[in-house]
Amino acid sequence: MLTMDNIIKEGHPTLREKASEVKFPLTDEERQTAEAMLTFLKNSQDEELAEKYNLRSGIGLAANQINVAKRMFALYLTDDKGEQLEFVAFNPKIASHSVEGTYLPGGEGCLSVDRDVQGYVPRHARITVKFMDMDGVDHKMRLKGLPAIAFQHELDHLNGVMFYDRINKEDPFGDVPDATPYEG
Ligand code: UDB
Ligand code: ZN
Repeated sequence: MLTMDNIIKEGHPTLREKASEVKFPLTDEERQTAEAMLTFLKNSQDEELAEKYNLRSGIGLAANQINVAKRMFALYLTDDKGEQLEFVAFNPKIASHSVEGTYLPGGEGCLSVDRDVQGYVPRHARITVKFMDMDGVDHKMRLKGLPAIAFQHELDHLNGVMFYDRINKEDPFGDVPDATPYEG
């Protein structure tokens, strides 16, 4: 079972690496890693388990955060319509995106960052994404709101990008052009 001890923290070089494409079919180890990542997110959102194992309540986790430099991440969250979204995405891509941007008004955090970093993190408001699931089946879907923001945050990890790289250093809470804040 994955806990916070398995999550590497900023300063670890793997977080700055570009992760490699995953080849199909998956190895048993890759499959187990993917399942463990999704289970971590579920456990972290379970009040009892989160307290018992000291887990931060996570909605997304990229493989390089557990020191596996492969292009896969898990998402587990509720969308604007109250629908549960859960998947592990392999070799994920943004096929297209809106001109309109968005950002979390409170800024972003990260399971790999144990400090507050203040400022708006500009994201695309809507994205059309492509990825493969564990069985190598292609998926294409449109995301907006928190799922879109989370997908972009996790995809950044696979490219060695941290959320604070995108904050305007001169003016962290300055106007973000063409963007409307995401209000959950
Ligand atoms: C998170 N959760 O899981 F706007 F209901 C963050 C942490 C770091 C604060 C635990 C989070 O932002 N939850 C959240 C946000 C909302 C509404 C809501 C719950 N991550 C995952 C991560 O670090 N993955 O690498 C960071 C988030 C920043 C933007 C989306 C993912
Ligand atoms: Zn993160």
